[in-house]
Amino acid sequence: MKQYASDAIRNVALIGHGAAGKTMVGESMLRRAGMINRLGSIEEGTTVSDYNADEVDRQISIHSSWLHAGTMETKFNIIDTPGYSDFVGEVRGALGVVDTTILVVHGVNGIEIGTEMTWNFARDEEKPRVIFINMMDKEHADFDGVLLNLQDRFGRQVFPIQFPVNQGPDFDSVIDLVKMKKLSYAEGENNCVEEPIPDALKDRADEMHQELIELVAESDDSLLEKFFEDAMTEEDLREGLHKAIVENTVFPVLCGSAANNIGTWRLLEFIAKYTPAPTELPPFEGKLDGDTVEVACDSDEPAVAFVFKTVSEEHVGDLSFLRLYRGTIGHGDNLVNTSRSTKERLGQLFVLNGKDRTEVGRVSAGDIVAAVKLKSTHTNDTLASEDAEVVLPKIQFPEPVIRSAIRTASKGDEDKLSTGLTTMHEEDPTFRYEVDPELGQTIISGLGELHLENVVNRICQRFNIEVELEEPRIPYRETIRKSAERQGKFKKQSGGRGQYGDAYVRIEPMERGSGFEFVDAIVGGVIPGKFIPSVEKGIREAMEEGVIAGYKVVDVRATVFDGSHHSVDSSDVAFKVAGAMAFRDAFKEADPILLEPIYDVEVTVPEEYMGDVMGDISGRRGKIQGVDSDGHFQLIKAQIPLANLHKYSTTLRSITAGRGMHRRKFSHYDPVPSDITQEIIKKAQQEKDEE
Ligand SMILES: Nc1nc2c(ncn2[C@@H]2O[C@H](COP(=O)(O)OP(=O)(O)O)[C@@H](O)[C@H]2O)c(=O)[nH]1
Ligand SMILES: [Mg+2]
Repeated sequence: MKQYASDAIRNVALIGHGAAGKTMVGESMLRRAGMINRLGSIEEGTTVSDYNADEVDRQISIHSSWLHAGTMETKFNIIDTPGYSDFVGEVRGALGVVDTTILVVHGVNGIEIGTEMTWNFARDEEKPRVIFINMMDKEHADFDGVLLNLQDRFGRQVFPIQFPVNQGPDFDSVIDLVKMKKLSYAEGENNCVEEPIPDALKDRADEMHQELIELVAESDDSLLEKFFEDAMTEEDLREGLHKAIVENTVFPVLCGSAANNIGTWRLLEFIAKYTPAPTELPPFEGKLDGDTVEVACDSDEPAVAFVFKTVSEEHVGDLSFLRLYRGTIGHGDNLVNTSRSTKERLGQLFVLNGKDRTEVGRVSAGDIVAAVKLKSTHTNDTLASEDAEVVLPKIQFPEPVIRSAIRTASKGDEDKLSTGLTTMHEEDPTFRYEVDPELGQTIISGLGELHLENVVNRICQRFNIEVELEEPRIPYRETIRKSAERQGKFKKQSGGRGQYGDAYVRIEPMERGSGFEFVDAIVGGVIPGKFIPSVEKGIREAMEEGVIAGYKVVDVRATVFDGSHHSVDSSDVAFKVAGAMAFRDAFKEADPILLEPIYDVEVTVPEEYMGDVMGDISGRRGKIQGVDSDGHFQLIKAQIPLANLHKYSTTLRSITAGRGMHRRKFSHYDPVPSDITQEIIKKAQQEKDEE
């Protein structure tokens, strides 16, 4: 593929709810651009974008994939993203590096949770948004209804550039309100046929064209003047529309049927004409030696590139995906990884269509390219020319929401698992892992069960191991509800040098979250000062180990107030043991209880699922804190014990048919109900006996 100049490049991401047809829109764009000879199908697993085995199996997109098309003198870099919240990390990564988003909306269902979620991402990043209402061939396709729904939710700047002539099963043409033509799509053609608008639709088209002119005029003062003087030309409209889209004051709506290959030729043309080239955007901000610098899209300046994705796959090989913000790059260039201060030499560069790669020579500023995996460069790193070691800001990936414990099925595979975990985290920043010494488990976390399942399958395949997922243990805490005091006496005086330590300890409950306080109330040196730290140490160790069920003790004040010593046999060790004994005995008398972590949970669901979701929350010992309405969705705020949140995203998905989403955050510790406490103590006892 040839080198395209910066202003001939368009970087777009297909975003939206799962199953709205994003992958098919991408497929149809490739077909209309002449990049492929036949349209693949989701059901047969033959689309360019969803080529991974896991995607073919589930018939959904899991990874973002990059498609490219060179046509109309324009190079389109199209990133198809997954629509399920488990994989929003991929959406974030894509949004970080494209200049325009194409929000694909279902022509029957209208706004769904993923529509809203991804719109908000694009809005927060101030990315231009083109809306494509897909599925216009469906029996109940309702362009006007969905359009109203969108305008209602996202404002009247959402404006149709087209409307369908014959929505429903016969759908094949649209009226285009910029061209003021009827566009018909015949199978097999690359472009579409332009014809005059039929008389029956002329009035409606004229009226909407006029409204479009007004809307565009409103976004620019000089145009508005012309508009009032009746001097605004079609050329002014085109320029004004382009500017309004770049500046986010108009969100144009197009429509089509991707599965029937309808509407996407004009979509490509529209993107080429009206959405921004990388050169039109304000410069990015980076850091150079600690100072903020502007990185403008200019091929003549030193190179600055950003790694937004890393893949390591059987069919594709090991590749780093780069967006080049400035300069040009090519095979053999020496660069610096400015995020890690290491040197890198670029290997071959490729453009991809799903898994099919084609080698390219140099690429211009603004383009997207894949490089053969660099030796120490990961997602979110910046590569720059040695002349200007700029570092770009990292993409903010979402925080993990769910956890699971993982272990190898057979002993001896631990090293492979640990390499696997590291590799996956490097590829996917929303996947994390840690070895938790408190729980004695390796904990992995991610954005949903499907996400974790997917990562784990990939580890198993790539590193040829078997693993087991377990419920992560809950980090319960032990504490007390009243005061108690006990003596701890450790005495061993048979043969050789003896041991003697004797301490009286009083414990009292403290406020939740206050931790531990040690008070030395010894008077008259009944315990010599040098042994006091040993008493404290013994108590601290006993607290770490737990008393009733093996969990850490918190929120206790311990006062050592009496004791005795022996001039020869007393020692640090003896006082440590005495302190621990006194503490443990007192603890058992002080009305001990268990505390459990409580999480703040926010669930977003369409109204109709509210009842089921709230019922389920109560069943999880959750407490509803409030309900807000957020557009077409309800935002339920609740507090739920962590012990009852395992696999919550799966449950939520099944209750809401995939239309619910949740977030969670640790809130505080609360007492565990007594029946459950008894079970936990019993289980801890059993585990101890088994050891
Ligand atoms: N009838 C019809 N089906 C479509 C259309 N676009 C996509 N589909 C089907 O809708 C399902 C979801 O499409 P897909 O492209 O995977 O959606 P994505 O999750 O947004 O990428 C698949 O079964 C497609 O074949 C369309 O325009 N019309
Ligand atoms: Mg898809």
